[in-house]
Amino acid sequence: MTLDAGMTEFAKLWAEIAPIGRADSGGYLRFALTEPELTLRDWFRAQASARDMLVTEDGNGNLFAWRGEPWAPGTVLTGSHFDSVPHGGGYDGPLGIVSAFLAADRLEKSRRIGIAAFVEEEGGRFGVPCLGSRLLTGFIKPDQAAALRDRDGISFEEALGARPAGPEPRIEQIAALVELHIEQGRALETPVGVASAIWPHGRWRMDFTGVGDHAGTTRMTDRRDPMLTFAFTVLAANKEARLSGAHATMGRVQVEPNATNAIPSLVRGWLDARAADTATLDRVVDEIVRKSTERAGRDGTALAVTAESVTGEVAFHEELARRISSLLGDAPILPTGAGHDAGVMSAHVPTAMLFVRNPTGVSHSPAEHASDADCEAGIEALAKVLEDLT
Ligand code: HGY
Ligand code: MN
Ligand code: MN
Ligand code: MN
Repeated sequence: MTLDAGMTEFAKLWAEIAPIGRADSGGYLRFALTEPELTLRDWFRAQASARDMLVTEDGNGNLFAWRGEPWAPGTVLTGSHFDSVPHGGGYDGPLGIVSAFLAADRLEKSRRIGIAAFVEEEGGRFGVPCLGSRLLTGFIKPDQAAALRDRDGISFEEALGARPAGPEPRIEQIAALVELHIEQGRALETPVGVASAIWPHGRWRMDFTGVGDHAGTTRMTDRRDPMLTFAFTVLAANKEARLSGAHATMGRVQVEPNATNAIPSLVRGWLDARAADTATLDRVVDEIVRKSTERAGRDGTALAVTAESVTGEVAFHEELARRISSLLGDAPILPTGAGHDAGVMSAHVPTAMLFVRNPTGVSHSPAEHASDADCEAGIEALAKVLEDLT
């Protein structure tokens, strides 16, 4: 990767991290505490030390760089996450961290800021989204997290290893958190926007069990095929969401046995459902589960549903959002359907999010993109906000 002199600071840093964890698909495989994400952590430490910023970890895998004492009263925190969904885009997460370092460059050194790289925001390795910020805020306890295992059976605790635990986090002393993030919907027309809320959303594990059997010899009337009930559920989820203006997706499907010529005994999938308000979300999920359970009865299969990491609506600090919007020349204030560490932190710290325009809105995909000009606008906006808040 040649870094020619004409490149902007942003383009230079972006070029440094772009190859890290990139797959042939052009998407990223940056799972928490795996080699690519550990390389990004090394990059983070180098950026911090180049700026004489002190680096600490909190023992739960969250990484921080500080101007001034770690967790000092009045410090404003910014940053985001390095981890990605499988073959996700390069901006979701890292843009907030790169922008934080470049915004810090535009502030006097006396401004007390912290830059965070939260661990396992996507839940792509251990299955619990925003695991790092949920540990930092005490929403999840270390022993609960320690037992989480990835698909290779490695526990979160083993993945953490003997990480150096720095000073005890003091989030009650943090004056505010501002997370900059690429926008992931299609609503932002200007280079920068401000978050008003995060939709209520959650993940429901759905286990469809039936009777494994021979695909060739078993008569259709004798089958108890969980794939059939699963397929019905995919259609039911799509229909319920469309009827209610909600968003529902069946993903991360596991089939056992996963063979061409065997009727599976188990199909496991996760329902990701989100809606603008909790009542709608509850109604949509209840309806999907009710219809699928009914269908299981007809198919002779069984359905077990386990709610995981359900998050109520996050309404960001309204006065802070308005203040930031007017500071940024009346930047639009808009909700998002995506979960963020900022959403978790907002229950404990006055929190705001800045969105950088994503022309296509496509995210969690190699096609995710933001223009350098809009990223520069995001850095400028973040610097203004951090200066105003410190
Ligand atoms: O899934 C989400 O909403 C976020 O990208 N973690
Ligand atoms: Mn994401
Ligand atoms: Mn993200
Ligand atoms: Mn996030």
